[in-house]
Amino acid sequence: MDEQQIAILLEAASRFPRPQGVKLSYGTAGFRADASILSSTVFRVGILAALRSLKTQAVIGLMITASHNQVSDNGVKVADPSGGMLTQEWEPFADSLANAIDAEDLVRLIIEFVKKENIQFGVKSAEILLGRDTRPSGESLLEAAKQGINSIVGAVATDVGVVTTPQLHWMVRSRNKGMQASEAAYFEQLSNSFGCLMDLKPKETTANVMDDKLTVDGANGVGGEKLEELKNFLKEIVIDIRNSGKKGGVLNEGVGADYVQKEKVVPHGFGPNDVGMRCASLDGDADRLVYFRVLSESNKIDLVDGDKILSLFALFIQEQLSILNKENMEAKNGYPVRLGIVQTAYANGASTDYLKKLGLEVMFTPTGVKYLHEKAAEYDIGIYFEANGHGTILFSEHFVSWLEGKNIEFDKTSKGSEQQKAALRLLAVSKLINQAVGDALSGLLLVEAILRHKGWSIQRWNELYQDLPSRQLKVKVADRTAVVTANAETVVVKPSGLQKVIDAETAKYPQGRSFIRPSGTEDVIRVYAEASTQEAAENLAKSVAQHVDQFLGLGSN
Ligand code: 16G
Ligand code: MG
Repeated sequence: MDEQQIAILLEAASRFPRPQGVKLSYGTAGFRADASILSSTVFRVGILAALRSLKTQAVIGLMITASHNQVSDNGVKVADPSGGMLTQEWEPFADSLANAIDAEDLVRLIIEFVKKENIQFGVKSAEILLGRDTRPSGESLLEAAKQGINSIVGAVATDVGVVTTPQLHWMVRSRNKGMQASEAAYFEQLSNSFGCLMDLKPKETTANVMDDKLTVDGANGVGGEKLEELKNFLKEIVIDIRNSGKKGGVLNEGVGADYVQKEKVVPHGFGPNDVGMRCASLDGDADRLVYFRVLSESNKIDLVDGDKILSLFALFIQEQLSILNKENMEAKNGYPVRLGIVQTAYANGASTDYLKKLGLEVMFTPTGVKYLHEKAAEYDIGIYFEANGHGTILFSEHFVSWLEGKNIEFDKTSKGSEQQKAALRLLAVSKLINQAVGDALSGLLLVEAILRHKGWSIQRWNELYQDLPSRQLKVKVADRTAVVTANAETVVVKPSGLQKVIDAETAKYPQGRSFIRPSGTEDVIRVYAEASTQEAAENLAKSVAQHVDQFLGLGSN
């Protein structure tokens, strides 16, 4: 780094002083806090994104969003060249940048890091795609990010405007693959591959037994807005969008996937007129999706969560693979496709049982998309979902090119055969479902395509298995880092002795299961319990929470 670069950084950084007494951590989903204290953090993440672009010599993404948090919060996260999350190796650098005391401290850290990583200036230019959700604070924070980027010589910020988080990740991935990365290209890819799946529907289910209409809760955020646009590209599907943010509703307030999944009640704008209808809910930045059905009594719903979306996807993919492989295997030129399912400890035990009964390989990772994504990428087809509705299906490049080759072969040998249709369906899924990150809009279209393929109602889908009753609680503790877990968060290693009492409590309940983990986004320990009845799940959660409190609670302090 030359003198001129250092001078530019010092000058720019002095315009973004860090607020006193706030300590931020990059966490599972970037930095998040009240928007009023975030400009220096976003400015600094702008610098980080520019350095990451110089290091990787590829396009990087920077997204300004706080997802399902209240509207006064905001946040920032970085997308790597693949379109996935920022590499975990750079997270400590992100933390130290965000917490640097002043401009001098910040520049010192940058100089050290640039040297350590051997980042070259002036060889190639850096480019960063900037996106934001609909939060009112987004515009000024975007400006702070631009100034951070512009303080690295040769770095260019490209503002892609208001987008969903998955759209931005998709654009970064597409740019780095040399493909069209515009919003129009995104809508086209989604609608074309959806159309392809519709064309390949089996004849016998075309006389639909399901309700054509889908009603979507847009969380008063960016997802509702984008779905309105995407709708224009879609035939064969009627979507009624509520809480699109246009009629003055507040982002995430009594609406959205997080609210619906946690509270298990109807979002605002839904009521008795919607009983029995197929409904879906997106979160504030449209990277989570859950479905639900309004029940006749009060405001209760039947929740169809991420685990059930995962199960529907797994079932469909497995069916297509078995059609495709039937003759291939017999002809001894089949492809031993490795299909893997990835869940977290929050997955309902009934979903795991169901998937295992299908003969599928189910793996577990700690909570947080980056862990699930990494694991799923080890397979030819890796399907991952968190119960909260974040997930996607990853196809290996090798498998996609094998499928493409197969399709050309079928053209010559057995055009229009069932095998060819299965190959084409899998290819369409690989284009429809976002390969960079979980995407509520592409997930929603895949659910809709599969339901139409099978001629299933939401009720039929929900009956794949019955969820075990569960309960989640949180316990405020003095220091959440005192809890250390292992085996994908299913075992408490520290404080010692705590796992033993959890085991003893769990053993009292038929089908009992319970685990605890420190939250990555709040200062609490989360408790999860499931058992054969709701009452048992509540009691188990309560007694485990009491033990956590005894071991680590705030007590009389
Ligand atoms: C973040 C994670 C989400 C996880 C949640 C857990 C990403 C993009 N998001 O929102 O995957 O389920 O944190 O929150 O990784 P918790 O640690 O507070 O329970
Ligand atoms: Mg989100």
